[in-house]
Amino acid sequence: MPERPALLQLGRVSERMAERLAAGFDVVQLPPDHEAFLAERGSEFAAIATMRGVSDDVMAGLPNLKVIASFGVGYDNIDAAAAASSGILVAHTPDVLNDEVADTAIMLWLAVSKELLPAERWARSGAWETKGNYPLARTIRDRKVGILGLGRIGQTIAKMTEMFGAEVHYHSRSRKGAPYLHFDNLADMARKVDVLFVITPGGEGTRHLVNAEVMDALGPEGILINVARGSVVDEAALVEALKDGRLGAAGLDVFEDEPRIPEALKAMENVVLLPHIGSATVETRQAMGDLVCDNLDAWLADGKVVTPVPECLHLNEQ
Ligand code: NAP
Ligand code: 8YV
Repeated sequence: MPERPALLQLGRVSERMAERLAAGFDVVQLPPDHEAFLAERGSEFAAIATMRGVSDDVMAGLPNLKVIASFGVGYDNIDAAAAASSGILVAHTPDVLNDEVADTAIMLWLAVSKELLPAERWARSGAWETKGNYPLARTIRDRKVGILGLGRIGQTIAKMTEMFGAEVHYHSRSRKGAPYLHFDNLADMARKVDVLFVITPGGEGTRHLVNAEVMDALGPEGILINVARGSVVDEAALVEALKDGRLGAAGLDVFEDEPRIPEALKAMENVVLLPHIGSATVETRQAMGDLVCDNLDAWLADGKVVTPVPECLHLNEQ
């Protein structure tokens, strides 16, 4: 391997990341029209730093690729199983964003339940003066909370809800060593809880786990908070459930076809919509960028990364 391997950069990185990447690699930005570029230069690259996943055609155009360092904990936009079977190590950025994403989930719950945005509009528009007090909202105290996906972020959300007196339930394929009630069946859990937090990975394995049956089980007073991936919730079914009043309200940071959001959702008063900002603070994005660079520096040093995705664990142990 050359002393300074060539690294392909996908997406825009911070200045801090750019400096660190340039210290160890010859960095080249993937051009928008990449087909001809990959045909000509694809064999040069041993490493990728990506802010937006890696498409199958890009991976196929890099025959000497050895490592992918991805910005973000979710990696549904990288075929990690295919990468692993070609001996390519994939690294992501777990843990450093747990608190930030959990904060966002709690913020959505508070905003939905206490009707923050309509109440703010009431104050701002002068309706308080002309119409009187804003109608009463619902408390977030002593609620039954359901967590779909009790992983790193799910556990952080669960702990935060305990501060509000929540009784926590969860659904995941395996039981966790957590002091909460596990449900084998998601709809059964949805029937029991006041609010459902969705925080699984995206991809085919979790596609439309939250379907019409689950929304009906949550019910007319129920609240759905999705900070996972848009694909986990059947968005068309969500629109119908909210329209019909079969589901009470929703707080959404992620959507099926980002950055597009269905007009029907935008028009609803009982939803809070965010543009996928779960981890989006200066501090947390810096920590994620640092971990991308730590992974690449570790790979340069001894061919291993700090935080491999589960599909690549065995490659990191050799
Ligand atoms: P994690 O630690 O791997 O936790 C994922 C959890 O989901 C695990 O408890 C897992 O348990 C469960 N799960 C997986 N597949 C499931 C299925 N089919 N049915 C039920 N449960 C399932 O991941 P994390 O670090 O908490 O991150 C979770 C996800 O959050 C990321 O993958 C990403 O998509 C999303 N995220 C979003 C933002 C944002 O900005 N909105 C930011 C960061 C992360 P079992 O394996 O036992 O089922
Ligand atoms: C980021 C995320 O928005 O970590 C994830 O899985 O969804 C977010 O933290 C994204 O990865 C960066 O664009």
